Amino acid sequence: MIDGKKVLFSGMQATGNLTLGNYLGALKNWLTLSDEYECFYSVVDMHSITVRQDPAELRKRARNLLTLYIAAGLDPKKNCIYYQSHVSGHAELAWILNCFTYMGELNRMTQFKDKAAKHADNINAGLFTYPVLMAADILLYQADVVPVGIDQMQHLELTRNLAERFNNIYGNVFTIPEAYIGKVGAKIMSLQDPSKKMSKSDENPNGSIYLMDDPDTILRKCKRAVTDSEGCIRYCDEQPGLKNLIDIYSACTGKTPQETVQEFDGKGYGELKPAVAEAVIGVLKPLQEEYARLSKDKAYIDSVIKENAEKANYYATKTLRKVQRKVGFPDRIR
Ligand code: ATP
Ligand code: LTN
Repeated sequence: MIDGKKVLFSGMQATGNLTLGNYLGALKNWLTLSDEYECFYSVVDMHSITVRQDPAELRKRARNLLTLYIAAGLDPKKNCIYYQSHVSGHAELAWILNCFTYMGELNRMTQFKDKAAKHADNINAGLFTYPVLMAADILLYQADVVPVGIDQMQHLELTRNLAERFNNIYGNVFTIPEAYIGKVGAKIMSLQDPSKKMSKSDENPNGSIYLMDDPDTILRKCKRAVTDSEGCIRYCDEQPGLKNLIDIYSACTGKTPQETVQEFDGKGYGELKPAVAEAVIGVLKPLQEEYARLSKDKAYIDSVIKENAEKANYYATKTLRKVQRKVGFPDRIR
């Protein structure tokens, strides 16, 4: 609890360009939760280097992502928007938690298996212990709730297990966090292969709608989206491409999938696809405009970075000192 409010933590990696999946699965929920909770939204740049990055590019992307958080509507006076690498407590707590995590637990993580297969030439220890750093992110702020897409559930389960394990040994140190998964948009699939999630690291750019795509590109990608030959609009697992389009439309318009099916009853994919594009453009256009405006205001963004890093450090240090004391590290002499 901070000032009588429950705590929320979430983060995104500064790798690749954000997709509509990131927005609908994560960012959009952040906005709706931000009044109710004391929120920490991190640009998790330390996670990004688990795969090889170009340094200048990473720095640029990290700043763009931080700017995008604000452009999406998160007020940095109310929400702590900061770079993970500016708070050394993340790495320090991750080390301690590493010593409470079993190899077997990490071996089971599907994201590790996927990324290891994708980057077979660089299966580093950081990639393996990535979920422990994520647990440290969350536990450092004593978060009650963590809004993420479904793909992160396994990491969140591990975080809860680590927190419980630690608490069982040392008493009530960590808050046990809950995942928050939105009702619609929790898993947006690739427009080109609806069996895969829409991902910013997908090599095929037609599978993803990027948050910075212009209206023509969005329309083209929606029209080209892989569907089926059934032709009728239903919401079912047998028509995964169509189901995905209905999910996107519903998430962008605030309707339920059932309402969307009713709206398009008797119509064909030829009508649905441009309508999806229009709904997406309606969501992304204001975001893009605000992003363009904020990007030019260097002094403002710099001030956000500085002030929020101080705030994050304050809360992180509080938890870290407590944990260090529990495991038996000597007190600091002042
Ligand atoms: P990468 O492809 O580089 O692994 P990613 O697109 O999966 O990246 P992350 O930075 O790992 O993006 O995720 C940021 C947030 O977006 C997480 O909360 C994740 O659950 C959510 N998310 C990512 N992809 C989707 C998707 N297709 N649908 C819904 N939510 C998603
Ligand atoms: N692992 C997440 C990003 C992430 C995160 C976090 C999300 C890192 N630390 C803490 C929520 C809370 C991902 O790959 N999407």
